Amino acid sequence: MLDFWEYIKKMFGMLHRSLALIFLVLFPVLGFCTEPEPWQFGFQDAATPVMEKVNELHTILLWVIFVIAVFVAALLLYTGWRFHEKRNPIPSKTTHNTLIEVIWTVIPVVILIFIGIPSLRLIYYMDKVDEPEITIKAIGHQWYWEYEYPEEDISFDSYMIKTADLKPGQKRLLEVDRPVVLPVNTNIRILTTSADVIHSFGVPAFGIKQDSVPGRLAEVWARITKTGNYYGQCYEICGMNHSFMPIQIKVVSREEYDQWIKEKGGKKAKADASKNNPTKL
Ligand SMILES: [Cu+2]
Repeated sequence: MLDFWEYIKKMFGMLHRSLALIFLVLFPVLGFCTEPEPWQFGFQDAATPVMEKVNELHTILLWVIFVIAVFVAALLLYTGWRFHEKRNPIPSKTTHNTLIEVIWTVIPVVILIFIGIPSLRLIYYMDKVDEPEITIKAIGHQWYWEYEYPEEDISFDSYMIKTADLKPGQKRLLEVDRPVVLPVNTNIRILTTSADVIHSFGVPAFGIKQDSVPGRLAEVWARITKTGNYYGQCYEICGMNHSFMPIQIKVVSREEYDQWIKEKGGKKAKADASKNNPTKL
């Protein structure tokens, strides 16, 4: 069963890649993109295994939709031509045909099962990470994000940089004053909730989009495979400044991350300091 799905994925992937290549020639997109690009075609590049799997499922679905749409359009055109009053002056009065009714029920059921199996597998895969190494918590506010690193006892607010204050190279409506810093190739558990209304924490390159509901704690996860800046937004209309509470995530090496935690005065850093200088704390 496993091999069968791998085979299907590979087949669709191959078809998709050859078409994508044609589009790439027509719409050149430069390199790996972790933010919205001008003339972007398709998704942002996957930076986590979750997003890679989302892309795979999306490719399969696109082909399923394509084949169905072509089949239905062809059938419609043929029917219109074949049964035009000129070619078919005396219409048939048939109202039932058991065989064809069974066929048009069974085939869609088979298609739905074909779609349902990889889809459910992906939902469970996205749900939880087996061994989280770091936990962060994103709390939505009207209209900014607050981040907590509970293991390190760190928390800070993160506001969008206003257009007038942007420095060259900074992205309008995406850049924030204090980005989240996370290490590369690490299992990260992301908890999200809200302090007021419903917000939604989403980062396209990670394949994450999760409602932040006041009074509830939701969980998503990411294992980011490339360093760099990643951007996301609040995906739930949460009031006047809904569009102005972006998410910026800076993904760095493990060493840089440890350094950043130290500078922020994380628990581990405090523990180290007390070891070296027990009288000071
Ligand atoms: Cu919001």
